[in-house]
Amino acid sequence: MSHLIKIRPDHDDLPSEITPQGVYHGRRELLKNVAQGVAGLGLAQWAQRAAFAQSELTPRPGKLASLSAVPSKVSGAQVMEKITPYEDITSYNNFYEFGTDKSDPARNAHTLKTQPWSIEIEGLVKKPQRINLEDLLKLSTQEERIYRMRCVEGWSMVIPWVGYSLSELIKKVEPLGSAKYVSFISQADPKTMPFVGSAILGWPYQEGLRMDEAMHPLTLLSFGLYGEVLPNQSGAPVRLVVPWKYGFKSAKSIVKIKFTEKQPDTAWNKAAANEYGFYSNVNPNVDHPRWSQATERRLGEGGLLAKRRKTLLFNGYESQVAQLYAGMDLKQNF
Ligand SMILES: Nc1nc2c(c(=O)[nH]1)N[C@H]1C(S)=C(S)[C@@H](COP(=O)(O)O)O[C@H]1N2
Ligand SMILES: [Mo]
Repeated sequence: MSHLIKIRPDHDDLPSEITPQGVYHGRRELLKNVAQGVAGLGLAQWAQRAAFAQSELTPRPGKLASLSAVPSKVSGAQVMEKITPYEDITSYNNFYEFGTDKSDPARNAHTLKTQPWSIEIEGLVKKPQRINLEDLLKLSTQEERIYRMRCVEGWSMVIPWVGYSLSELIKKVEPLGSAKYVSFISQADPKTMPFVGSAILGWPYQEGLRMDEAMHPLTLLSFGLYGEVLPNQSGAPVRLVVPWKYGFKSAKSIVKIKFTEKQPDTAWNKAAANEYGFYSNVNPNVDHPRWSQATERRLGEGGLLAKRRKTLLFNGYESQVAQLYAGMDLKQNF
């Protein structure tokens, strides 16, 4: 997103390509094979894999839970949405610490130092602690979760993430009853992140969720995508993925998680409160002040005559998350 840099969201028209699930059987078999016998991956191997993440297909550390395309309903029929190609997922990014152009993170993020890495957990928890990446990786079984993602700017992707529910980590640190919100604070190192300190945003990048949103099983702590460790531009070595909210809620390269009683500040809300609310649920009925949110274009699908896709309420996860907002006015709480 880039409210100060780019005034309009993208309006390229690309096709709504939909493919039946059968197309993915080949890939599922491939990944099953790759996934066998790789539980309990040590840090050394992980480091090795991180180093080769962009050039080599590496198995993810954990069992393959489910690999299928994202189901969607079009004209009443159940269809499967195509997984976005790896090249598109990793070359068209928002990661303002490395520049505001979509191609900047892929070009610049190689300077990010992802080892050693740890997350400081503080605030209203019984067990505040600093947890290093190795322990974090072992905390729970990693699974592949294919999620539809949508940026507030109007583009979307379908991404096979690797990770486990954030709730696993939250349970481990035992939040106090007074903890109502969780914030996620990204790394902000001007030595390795060239745009930290620039006037675009306040640093460090910060996002937040209400406790029940953070505990929702869909909310993923992610370490990889496409069966490989996260490439730096995607938020290595650990990021959040919240598929029913606009992309900016999914903080990258997290170094701190804080539990609070009051609703925390978020980077984009501080930068432009009228444009980016705290909830930021994907909602085609609530326009961004400067553009419509009714449709989106799916990255990786070319073609000039194609229609934009209709954006779905809660990004298509309505049946799983709508109850979190029962009784709330989602136009007021945008
Ligand atoms: N630290 C940090 N996290 C961030 C951002 C950022 O600039 N810095 N951009 C956000 C936005 S606007 C989006 S759309 C997603 C993009 O994630 P992706 O590059 O994996 O698609 O990351 C989010 N997380
Ligand atoms: Mo975004």
